[in-house]
Amino acid sequence: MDTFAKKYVDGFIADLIARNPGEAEFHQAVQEVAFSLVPYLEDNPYLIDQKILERIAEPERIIIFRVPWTDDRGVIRINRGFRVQCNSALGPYKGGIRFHASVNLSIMKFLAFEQTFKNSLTTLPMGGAKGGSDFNPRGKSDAEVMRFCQSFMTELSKHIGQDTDVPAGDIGVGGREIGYLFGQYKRLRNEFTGTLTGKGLAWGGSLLRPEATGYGLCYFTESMLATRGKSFSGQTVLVSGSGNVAQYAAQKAMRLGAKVVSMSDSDGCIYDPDGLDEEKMSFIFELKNIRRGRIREYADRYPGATYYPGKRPWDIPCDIALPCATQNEICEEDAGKLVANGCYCVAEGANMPSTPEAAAVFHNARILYSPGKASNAGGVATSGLEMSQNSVRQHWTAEEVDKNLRRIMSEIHEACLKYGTEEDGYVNYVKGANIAGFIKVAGAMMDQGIV
Ligand code: NDP
Ligand code: 2IT
Repeated sequence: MDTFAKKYVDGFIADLIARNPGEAEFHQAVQEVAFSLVPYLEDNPYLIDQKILERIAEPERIIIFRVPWTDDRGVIRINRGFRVQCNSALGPYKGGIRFHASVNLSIMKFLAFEQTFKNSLTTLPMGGAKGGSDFNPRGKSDAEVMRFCQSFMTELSKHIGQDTDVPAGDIGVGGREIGYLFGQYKRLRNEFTGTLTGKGLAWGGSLLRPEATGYGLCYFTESMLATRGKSFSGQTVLVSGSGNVAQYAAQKAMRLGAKVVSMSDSDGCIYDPDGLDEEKMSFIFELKNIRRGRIREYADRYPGATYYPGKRPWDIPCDIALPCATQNEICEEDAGKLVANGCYCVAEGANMPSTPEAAAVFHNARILYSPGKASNAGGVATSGLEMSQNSVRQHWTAEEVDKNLRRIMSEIHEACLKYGTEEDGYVNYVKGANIAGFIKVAGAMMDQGIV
């Protein structure tokens, strides 16, 4: 029989779907959190009366704006810009900016919602936000990317600030884009502040911010593996994606003794049965970050590897899978193949890469499975450390940043164990992360009244 909290969540989700029609990714993200909160709401019914879930699921502010720019041929182009400022109970809004053709309001809202819980888990004072545009950076010249970034920031600058909202990178937004965005912000405001993170080292960036999401993912995975007496050493690892998160996840997993046999992009995946090494990693960094090439070129360079056009890596046998590309990149069938082939740990580097059906397969198989909001929080956590360094106008050493990153990832893992361990001892990391993240946000909202 359904409890009153389960009935409440069913009603809440029905209202959410009716109120936000057509926003499939947003519904998916909210549903996952809301259903895992049922036992907590059962014990704390006042949160239902206080409409905390309804309040968190209604972003505090959404800004949608026109981004006009001119391409290299002089043709005028129009894109759509977004910033979803979801929740500021714990601190200034914080979260990345995504430039990808698929960006729409649903994707922005799901990411801002997830970010609110993720930022809470970091224990740092950051609210949740996300932004971006349907601008497709693929094939654009540096000059076109710069003009686009300048136009995007001309509007965004009215809504952000070091104590208001601090954007950073995400898909399609890396060091180059943050540079152009920062330059335009500084020019418009005539102030040099830490309003963006992921900045260059010479102008306020933090050591290890580029590495932080991938490294943090591996630190978190190490903690998960340790609960089963395992480590990366000797394990076969699948990585998807070949961007920022994927590159540093692959590098760290390899350095911790794993054999990393795959990477991918939106066109296909490569399988290298010999595994990555330092030389191959250098090739990937140069290929992706300097030449901005495609992962298929890896198989041209290393004949022992095979390129599979149009495929994702999930049917390759592995021990550990680190999805680091995008949302819903592991479907139920993929998850079934992973488990059938012996995969016993899936740690998400991307945001929401597993569909709900895939997540159910992992839970039913009782494998180690962590949601992105816990295991990829190292990126935003190190953004938080960049904000601290900017505030005191100091640079920390790489050792100091790494020590803090390791501590934060370990604390997030502890929080997942505390709130996610079930009666039979199985750790449900999704439940643990959602409850732990929610408690802090809900408490702060209660303290601050109905605002
Ligand atoms: P990048 O743009 O650096 O890399 C993205 C990678 O994923 C590319 O290889 C890209 O291939 C691939 N990809 C993107 N969209 C798709 C798609 N629809 N289907 C298949 N492959 C796709 O982004 P990041 O590495 O920064 O981000 C990857 C994931 O990690 C995202 O989910 C992001 O939200 C998340 N994340 C990022 C953080 C960060 O600090 N950067 C922090 C926490 C999470 P292609 O080149 O073909 O587009
Ligand atoms: O999804 C994420 O956590 C990010 N893209 C990083 C956000 C940030 O502010 O560093």
